[in-house]
Amino acid sequence: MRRPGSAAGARLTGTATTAGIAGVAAGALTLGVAALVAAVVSPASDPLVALGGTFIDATPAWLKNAAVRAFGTSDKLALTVGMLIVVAALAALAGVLARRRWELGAALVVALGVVAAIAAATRPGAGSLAPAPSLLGAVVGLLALHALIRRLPAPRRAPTAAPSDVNADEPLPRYADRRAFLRTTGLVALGGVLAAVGGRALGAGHRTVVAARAALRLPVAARQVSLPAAVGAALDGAPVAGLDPWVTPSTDFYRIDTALTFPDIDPDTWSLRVHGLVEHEVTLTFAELLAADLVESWVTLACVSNEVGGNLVGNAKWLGLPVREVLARAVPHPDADMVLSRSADGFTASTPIEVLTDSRDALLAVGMNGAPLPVQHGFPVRMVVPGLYGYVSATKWVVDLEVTRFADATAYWTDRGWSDHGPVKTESRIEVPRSGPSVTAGRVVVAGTAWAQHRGVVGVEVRVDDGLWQAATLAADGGIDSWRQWALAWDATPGDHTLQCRAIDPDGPQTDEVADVIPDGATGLHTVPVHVKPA
Ligand SMILES: Nc1nc2c(c(=O)[nH]1)N[C@H]1C(S)=C(S)[C@@H](COP(=O)(O)O)O[C@H]1N2
Ligand SMILES: [Mo]
Repeated sequence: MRRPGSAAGARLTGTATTAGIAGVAAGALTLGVAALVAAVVSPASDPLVALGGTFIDATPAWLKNAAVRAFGTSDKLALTVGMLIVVAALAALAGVLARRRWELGAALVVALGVVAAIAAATRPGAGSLAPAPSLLGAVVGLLALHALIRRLPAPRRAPTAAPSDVNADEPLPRYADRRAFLRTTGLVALGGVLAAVGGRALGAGHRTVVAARAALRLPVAARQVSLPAAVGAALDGAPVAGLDPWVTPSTDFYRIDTALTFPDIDPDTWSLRVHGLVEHEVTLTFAELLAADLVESWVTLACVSNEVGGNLVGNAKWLGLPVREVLARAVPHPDADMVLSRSADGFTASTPIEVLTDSRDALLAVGMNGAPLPVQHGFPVRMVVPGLYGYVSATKWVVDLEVTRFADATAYWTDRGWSDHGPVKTESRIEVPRSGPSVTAGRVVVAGTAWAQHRGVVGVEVRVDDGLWQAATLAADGGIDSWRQWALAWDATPGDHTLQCRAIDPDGPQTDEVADVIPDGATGLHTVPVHVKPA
């Protein structure tokens, strides 16, 4: 390739700014082409997805936690925006370098392409074509950068420029016109956007899964549950308004995972392999799973990253096959104490085997709130285990159960500083009044939700300004595995007050000791300041 930029060898065309713009446009085309190729190869082979996934996996617990704290469940959007900013800066740098010395800019593009290709090739479940999107993208990006750098417009020069600056005899490059340059650059960038959009539309794997989910008719459960009567908090017969619903709609259910794109799993090809310390290795297909005796269960799922008063917790009706039935077919060895569940995208969770073999509804779930699992919640099959935080139990897109020992294997989050056992801690939160807006003196309803999965909430107490704990009225019990609403009428006096609540499980009240979410879940009393106006 002829060296662009130093067209005549003697002087640089363009400016650092136009070269940077050229770099960004070439970068957009690179990513667009890569996205288009990834749509054919696999969503996880997209360079941004692969680099983001590698970054997420390499993120230490404190940083992951800071991200969840700062961005909540928008942490992935934040990561994507952050990555785009970094990539745009690097692309601009490639443009600036290429203008000075083509080899430098080209080397940067090649290096980025290779790094992304390695990231894609080393993602869990990566096929042999995984590096293709990054490498093809980089090749097209190089060609675009080369073409654009050659067409950099001559900088506008002040008429008084020293004659030595401008070689008046030297012909301007063919497209050395600002407008033509911007037009070409815009077209290149637009090409990138169109390629990316095309890639999305082409995401055939995903379409197949969405269609398979829509076509799926779940069997009727052998053991059904219905909405328990009076699960909503009420005082003197009047339902309390403003509480989070007892059943969390699937569309509002919190989502926490390490996946930048969801694994696209066609139920027809899904299977679960049960192996390790077992008498018989078992493979279960989706059809076999649906044909088994499925049960329904109300289970409140909580994330270990949920802060006191937070909303990384939700309650749903799950439909699935008890894990113990699959384990019984495999016959675990007596010295096994853990089951390592693995998802199609490489996430793992270590669950104590006794929790999966006792009488609780630890499920290989296929249904959520009466419908097939939403893709983002693990379609076609996920684990749901009452009483344990999601990171040690609730593997979505599950494909593999390895019967093993805590001494012999570790899991995704336990490798990153989180506790290897994660029973859910008894917690409660105040949902009305919401902190912030003031209330009027007189009768004020204080209400919220409490959970102590697989132990059960037997009481909730509320106190005002560190006063005496007062018993709240509990709503009906949906079973010990799901949360419980509560309410209390407070005779509010004008001024600033502090409300606190505590749940009581069979072992006593929840602790008031303040603990961080790391390593095994936050504790402390949810505290809500309220301003009471005179009536
Ligand atoms: N495959 C996979 N499964 C996963 C995770 C994950 O990152 N990948 N995160 C776990 C965590 S930390 C939680 S809290 C629950 C959340 O499930 P939800 O997103 O359906 O609410 O999923 C668990 N299962
Ligand atoms: Mo979690």
